[in-house]
Amino acid sequence: MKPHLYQRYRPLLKLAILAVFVLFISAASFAQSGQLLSNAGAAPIQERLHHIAERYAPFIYHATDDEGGRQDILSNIDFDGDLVGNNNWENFDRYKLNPTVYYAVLETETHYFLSFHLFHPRDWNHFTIYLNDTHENDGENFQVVVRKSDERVVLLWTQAHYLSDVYANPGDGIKSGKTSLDGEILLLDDNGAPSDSGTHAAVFVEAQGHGIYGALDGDDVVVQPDGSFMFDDGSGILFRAARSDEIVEEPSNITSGTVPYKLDSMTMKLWPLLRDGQLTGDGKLLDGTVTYSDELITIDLPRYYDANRFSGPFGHDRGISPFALDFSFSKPTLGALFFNPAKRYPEQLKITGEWSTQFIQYPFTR
Ligand SMILES: [Ca+2]
Ligand SMILES: [Ca+2]
Ligand SMILES: [Ca+2]
Ligand SMILES: [Ca+2]
Repeated sequence: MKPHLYQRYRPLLKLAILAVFVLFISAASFAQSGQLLSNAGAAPIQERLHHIAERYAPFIYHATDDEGGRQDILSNIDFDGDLVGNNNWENFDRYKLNPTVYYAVLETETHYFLSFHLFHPRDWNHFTIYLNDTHENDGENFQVVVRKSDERVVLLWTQAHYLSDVYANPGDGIKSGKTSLDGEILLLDDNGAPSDSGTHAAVFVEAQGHGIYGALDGDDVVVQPDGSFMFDDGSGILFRAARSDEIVEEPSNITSGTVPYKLDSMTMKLWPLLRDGQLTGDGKLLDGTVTYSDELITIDLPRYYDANRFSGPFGHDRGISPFALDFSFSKPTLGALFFNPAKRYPEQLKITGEWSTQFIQYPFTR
C-alpha cells in the first residue's frame, strides 16, 4: 500500500517549515543586529559659553526598559538626517541614535542660566490606549542656575509631562514663593561622586515617558559616595558629557553602564531657524505656536514637536519643544524660563543675595 501523501511528503514538509523558520529568525536578527543606517545628524556646534556648559554638564541617570530600551536612549534631533519631526517614529527603526544633550547658556553679572533639552524619537509604552499616552517625538527640558561669585549650582528646574519641579539646597538663598521647592539638588564631582562643591547637577529620567526629576526626588536612583549607582527598577544608564578622547555613539548595552553624550548648542543650531520662521509648522521640526513676549523679545514660540502619528484626542504634536520652558505649560509665560530666566525666577521664588536681571551679550535678538 502506498503511504498516504502526507506521510510520504512529511520529511519534505518538515524541511520546508525548518527553512521558513530559519529565514524568519535570520530576518529578525538582521533587523535587530546592527543593520541600522549610520546616524545622519549634523555635527554639533559650540556657542560662546560652551566651556560653562562643559563645566556644569549634568549627569543624567536614565531608567531604561529592559525590553524596549532602545527607545530610552538619548538621541540627536536629526538622527535621520533632517529637521523634520513627522518622520521620526518611522525612522527610529532605521537609523542609529547619537546621545546628545542640547544646551543654551545665558549670562548676567551674577549668574549663568543653562537650559538643557533631551530628545527621544518616541514617547512609548508596551500597550498604548491612544489617549496621548504615547506619541511621535519626545522632548523634555531642565535648567541649572549657577552663582558666578562662588561658582556654585544654586537651582535646578526640571520638566516632566507639562509640569515642572524646582530644587535648591539650604543656605543658597533660594526659598519657596508662589512656587514651592520640591527638594534638594544632588551635586557630583567630575567623576560622578556626590560632593557639596560638585559642579554637575544630577537628574533622573524615566523610561518610556522620559519625564525629568532631580535625582534626590524619590528612590528611582541611588548614587553611592564612590560614584557607583543603582536604579530602583534595575535597568538604566548614566549619560554624562564625553571626555576629550571619547567616541559618542549609540550603546549596544541598553540596560546598564555609563554612556558619553555630546553637547550641542541650541543657540547656534536652532535659534537662527526659529527666528527666521524655518523651524515651526506642519512638516517642519516643531509646531503648536503661542506668542511669548516681554521687554527683551517677542517670538512665535512652538510648544511641541511636529508629528503625524495618531496618538490620541489631543492631537499628533505632543513632545515638548526645546524652547517651551516655564513653571506651567500655559500662555502667556511659556518660554519665560528659556528667554528671560533672570526675570522669571524672582516672580515665583524668594531669592536673597545678589541677583542681576541684566543679561550680558543676550543672544536672542533679531
Ligand atoms: Ca526627522
Ligand atoms: Ca510619523
Ligand atoms: Ca514625554
Ligand atoms: Ca503639526
